Amino acid sequence: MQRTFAIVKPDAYAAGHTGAIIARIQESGLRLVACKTLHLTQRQAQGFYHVHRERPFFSSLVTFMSEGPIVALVLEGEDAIKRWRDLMGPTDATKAPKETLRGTFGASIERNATHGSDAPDTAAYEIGYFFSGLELADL
Ligand code: 3AN
Repeated sequence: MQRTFAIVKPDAYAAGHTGAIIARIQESGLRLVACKTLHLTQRQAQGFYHVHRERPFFSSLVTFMSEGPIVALVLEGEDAIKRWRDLMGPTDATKAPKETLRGTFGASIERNATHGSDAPDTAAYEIGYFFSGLELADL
C-alpha cells in the first residue's frame, strides 16, 4: 500500500470540478484517506513549492496557487503515486490526452487543474505539509 498527495488546484476548484475529480479518483479504485478545503497564503504556497524557487515560473505559480481555495487530498492504494499521475496526465494540459484530468479540466502548463506527488519522499513531505498525524491515523 502506498499513499500520495493530491490537490484540486484553484482553477479546477473555481470552475466547480472538485466533485468530478473526486469521482474519478474513487472510480479508479484509489481510496480517499483525507480531504480538506483551504485557501493558501502566498507564503504557504511558496513553502509548498520551495523546490521550484529558482525556476522562472515560481512567482507566477505561487500567485496562481494562492488565488483561491484548493482541495488537499491524501490517496491510498497499490502504486498510488504512479496511478494518480497517470490519471492526471502530463504537466502541460494543452498536451494532455483528453481522457486525463489535466486534458479534461486544465488550460495550460501552469493552470493544470491538479497536483500529484512525483515520488515517495515528496509524497511524505507534501502529506505532512497539509495534514497532521491525527488526521491520518487509523484510516
Ligand atoms: P507536476 O505537477 O506535473 O509534477 P512540476 O512539479 O514540474 O509538474 O511543476 C509544478 C507545477 O508548476 C506544475 N503543476 C505547474 O502548475 C507549474 N509549472 C511547471 N512547469 C511550468 C512552466 N514551464 N510554466 C509555468 N508553470 C509551470
